[in-house]
Amino acid sequence: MERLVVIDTDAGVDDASAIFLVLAAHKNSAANLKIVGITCVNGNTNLDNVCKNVTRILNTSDANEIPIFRGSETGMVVPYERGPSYHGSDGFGDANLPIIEAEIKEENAILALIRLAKTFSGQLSILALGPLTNIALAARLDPSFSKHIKEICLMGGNTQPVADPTFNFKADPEAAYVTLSCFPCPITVVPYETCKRQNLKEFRVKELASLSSPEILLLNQIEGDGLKKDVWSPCDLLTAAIFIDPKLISDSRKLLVSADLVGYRGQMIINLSHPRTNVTVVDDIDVELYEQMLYWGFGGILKDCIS
Ligand SMILES: [Ca+2]
Repeated sequence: MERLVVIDTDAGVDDASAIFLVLAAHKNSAANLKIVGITCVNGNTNLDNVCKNVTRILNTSDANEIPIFRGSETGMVVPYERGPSYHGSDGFGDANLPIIEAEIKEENAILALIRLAKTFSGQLSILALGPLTNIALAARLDPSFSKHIKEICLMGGNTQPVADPTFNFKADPEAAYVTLSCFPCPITVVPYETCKRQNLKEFRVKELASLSSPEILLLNQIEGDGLKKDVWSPCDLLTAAIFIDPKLISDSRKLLVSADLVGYRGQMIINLSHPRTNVTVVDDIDVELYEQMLYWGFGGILKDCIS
């Protein structure tokens, strides 16, 4: 059966690369995956920028038929005060791109999530690339929402105790708490440490940068100074790749996890000894398969990596 997916995003440079990869699967019948909507949430940049950036992503990939929905402008309980932006003031690296207007649907993202979940009950997957505000609000607004979802794959959480938890959980710990506590479906968590264990800098600048697809040309612009760093390991991109093809996972654990609301807010709390589990935490991946998928996804030759 075809996998139907809503991408929830706070795009974001690494969200852009992730969405481009899912779009490649969306366009390839062999991948058996269809994007039915993209929901925007405040996060890497403000919500206005997120909506514009997602519009630019779909324009670049000639996929404007996919509906974009505007979601939450702030956290469920505590407004997140954004510091200096990691992705530039526009979320896309301040690359002096042509001005663009957001092309969004009138329906709010949270209502769209509930509607799509009911329309495709038992078939809808969520790929969550930002703070989990939209998803948690949908779960709180309609108690039946969570029961309609087939699976969630999300980027977030730390497997090691840290004073400064990774962004997606820290930006809205209550939303992470709700999401981790009320969905009966399988949840795949791609934590920060797993993302940062992969450094594909050489592959990015030697292999991907030489491709000429519209998607990689935009990424070359918006990643900008990010390509001058020693490390290239976009968290959302790895999460999208794992979602597209779980065969990438080489090591994982089923665990009972939650989110800290009172101490280091947004730290993922892991109950190692509890017999109940609620997520699969990805600990390691097949890097060669990951590189093959990226090369394919960004316009290189077709590889047999999509099942
Ligand atoms: Ca993101």
